[in-house]
Amino acid sequence: MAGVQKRIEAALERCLPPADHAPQRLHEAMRYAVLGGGKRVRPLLAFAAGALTEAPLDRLDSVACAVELIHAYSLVHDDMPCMDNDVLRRGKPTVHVEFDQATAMLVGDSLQSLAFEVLASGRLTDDAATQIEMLRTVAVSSGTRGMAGGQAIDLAAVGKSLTLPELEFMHILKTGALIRASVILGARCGHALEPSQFKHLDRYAKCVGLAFQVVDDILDAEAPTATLGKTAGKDAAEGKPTYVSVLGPARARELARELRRDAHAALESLAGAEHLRDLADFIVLREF
Ligand code: GRG
Repeated sequence: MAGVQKRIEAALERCLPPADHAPQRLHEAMRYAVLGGGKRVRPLLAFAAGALTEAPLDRLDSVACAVELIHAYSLVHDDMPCMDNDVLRRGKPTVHVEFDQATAMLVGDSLQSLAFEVLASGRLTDDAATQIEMLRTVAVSSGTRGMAGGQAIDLAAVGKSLTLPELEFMHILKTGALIRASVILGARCGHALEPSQFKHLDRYAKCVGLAFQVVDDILDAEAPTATLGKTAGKDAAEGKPTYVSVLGPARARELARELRRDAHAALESLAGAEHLRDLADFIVLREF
């Protein structure tokens, strides 16, 4: 993981505009938002899925950068006063605190555009139609049928109670869709999978996407701010429905373990899935 993380860091560094190019302040803030922090889970998943299909590393660099740029944009906007109103992210002041709100808005907008620029700038697969489909996957997973839609449901749910299916629907969109896209895109950079293999991979992606959120809810309730690098305990303080509030901590932990088992089971018939298996472990056993 450390080797891939180093590679991703270098690829992100290359694709971001230099801080001394105009508009300097915006470019500086984009680099602040993206570089030197974060677990890089989505890029790691893209690389691990790419190993299944012997995907060329330079293609995986592009896909990994694109999903991380979309993720970084979502964090910048999510932290703004009009949404989650947070001052700490990845152990540093949030972008609107370090810079200002208008800059934070433009950082998010520009990171999202840059993600699509990266995806459209080089060959990601041998087949042009598949490349268009990959761009579409990222667009759908980050739009109203994905991350932004999930965020809208999340904002509307503050102070209300949700049923388990409603909570699951929200998180499949808000967090799960981009995680699923990261896995699918990584695999698409290499040779084609058989439809049944693709189905298993997609099942894995759905399980880890949901597991990621269940664990995120547990950590928000149980881990300290210093470990998380973001303000802990916010979900309960703001009356947000979470897996911990809906299921209780013990059942939420059990659900994370079940999803890890399901993710492992989905990989059983896939050769070369060791890294994906390890990442399911990392996602569920992580402490930050
Ligand atoms: C603003 C359109 C828009 C969407 C925001 C993803 C999101 C939607 C908000 C982030 C808030 C949040 C805490 C969501 C829960 C899961 C999550 C995405 C956690 C942060 O992701 P990590 O743990 O962060 O991968 P790092 O910093 O490691 O990259």
